[in-house]
Amino acid sequence: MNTILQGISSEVVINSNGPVVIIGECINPTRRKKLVSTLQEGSFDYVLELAESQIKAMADVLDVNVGFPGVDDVKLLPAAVLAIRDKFDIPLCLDSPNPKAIEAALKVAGGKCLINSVNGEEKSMNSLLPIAKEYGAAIIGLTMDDDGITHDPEKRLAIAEKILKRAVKAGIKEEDVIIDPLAMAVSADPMACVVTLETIRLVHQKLGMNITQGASNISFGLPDREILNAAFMSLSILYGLTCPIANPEKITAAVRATDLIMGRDDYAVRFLENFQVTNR
Ligand code: THG
Repeated sequence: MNTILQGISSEVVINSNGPVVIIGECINPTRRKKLVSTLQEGSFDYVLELAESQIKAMADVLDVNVGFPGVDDVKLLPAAVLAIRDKFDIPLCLDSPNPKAIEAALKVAGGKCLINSVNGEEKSMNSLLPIAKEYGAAIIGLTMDDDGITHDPEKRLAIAEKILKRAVKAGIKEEDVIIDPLAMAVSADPMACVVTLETIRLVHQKLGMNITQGASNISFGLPDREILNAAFMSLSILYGLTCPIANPEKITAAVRATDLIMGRDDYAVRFLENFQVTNR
């Protein structure tokens, strides 16, 4: 299955059998004080710096999240999108819990964006699926619903199926739904990663859909996060992860290595390309 995202004239194809597409996570104020302070000053210079460094590190898509306490993201998200659009031709993943901010950003973004995110709650599906249809966007469906987060992979699969069914009913194409199996901190729950991996395996095998996840979530609260994230990334890709949201400066090498090992990188072209870029 192919999910196609578009910038202004660029196009990224996410195939459910790989190779892996990287959604750069760094435009996100979580733990980035400088991003909050520059945005508060009305400057997008740092946003653009983060966009450029992630593109250099092989990001294929950029996640854009400008949410922090007290912000009006109905104004700020579209403004950030316009600033990025002005300089870079890359598909965007619009990351906000506020459907009004998502819609405002879709109005100005052009291309074909990814909405981050819809979940299985009635309120979420009812508000966001019509917006995705209207603007021709793809969606990320988080495998949680009105009953909260389940630790049963079969139940997460059932939520993925529910979101897919409802999206298709709303007029969205099947291939424009990407599933997030929910990656959570393994420091808080020893089985967290196992549950996520099994969910990935089920969604890949039974539904053949594209799969994303916030790949650095799992290492919150632990030291040596990079090695944990890389190990989890490889296993997730083996099971069917195709478009992680991650820091490309830290994860591209592991992603390209895994694709090569899985026979998806003839003559190691993409592995070597990244090696050359990072060792320049
Ligand atoms: N699923 C979906 N969307 C998501 C997430 C998900 N969006 C947000 C988040 N999770 C993924 N994005 C981030 C962004 C930053 C960090 C983690 C996840 C992060 N930042 C560093 C830190 O906390 O130490 C700071 C910056 C750095 O060193 O790179 O970890 O799960 N659909």
